[in-house]
Amino acid sequence: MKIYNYLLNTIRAKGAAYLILLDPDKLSISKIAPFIHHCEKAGVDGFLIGGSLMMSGDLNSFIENIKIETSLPLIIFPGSVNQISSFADAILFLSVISGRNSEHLIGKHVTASPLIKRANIEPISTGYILIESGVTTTAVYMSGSLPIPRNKPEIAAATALAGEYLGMKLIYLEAGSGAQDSVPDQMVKAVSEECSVPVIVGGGIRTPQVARQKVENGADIIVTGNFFEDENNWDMIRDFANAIHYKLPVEV
Ligand code: 1GP
Repeated sequence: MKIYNYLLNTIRAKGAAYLILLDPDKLSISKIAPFIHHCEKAGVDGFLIGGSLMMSGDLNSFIENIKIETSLPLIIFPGSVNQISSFADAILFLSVISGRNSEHLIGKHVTASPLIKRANIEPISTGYILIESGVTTTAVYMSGSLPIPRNKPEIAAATALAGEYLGMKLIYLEAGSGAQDSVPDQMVKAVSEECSVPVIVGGGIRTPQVARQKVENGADIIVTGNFFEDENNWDMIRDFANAIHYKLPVEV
């Protein structure tokens, strides 16, 4: 519960938490150290690590290299059961509760559980809800399931509540990495009003203003990924952190 409690405490203290997604296929080894230091200085609260495919990256050495650079939590955001590493601190134990594909509701979990136990990392049970976002995202395609239509906040809210009643500790509203449209504010609001567990919002968030809007509508954790694959954007990490940490004085 160490990492989960860290997230709860961060949300309590800062208003919301900010996690950056690191994809081993997209962040080269030479850029790990400068990027991680940038993030630390800018006030990022931790890292999600994973990718839908992992075409080239070696997850173990990727995480090991990050761990050398930071003491912030490293949380695996698995795209498949191969993405388990004892160098991480925790893993989002995802169930795609927006879908009806049993493999992603319980099947993969049976295979992954003994591996997670052996890796001795903290599993954080997470209800993963895919939201329609203008294009077919990798997450939707790979999960073989339908996303929730973006104009149906009530379906998302009921789905999230079911996840909470099943014992999930986090709800993740996912528009998909690189999504054209982020999760609609109205949907974030409906879900966060219905649930009492923290709500993560990710996918297609490309400006601090949009991140702030999600937080104002009830998001507890914001995730960005793609936007910082372009080094020219690194100076904006602090702007995102400031927008998300609404309870803290703005840092420059
Ligand atoms: C996490 O998928 C995100 O849920 C990251 O999305 O790459 O679009 O920021 P972006």
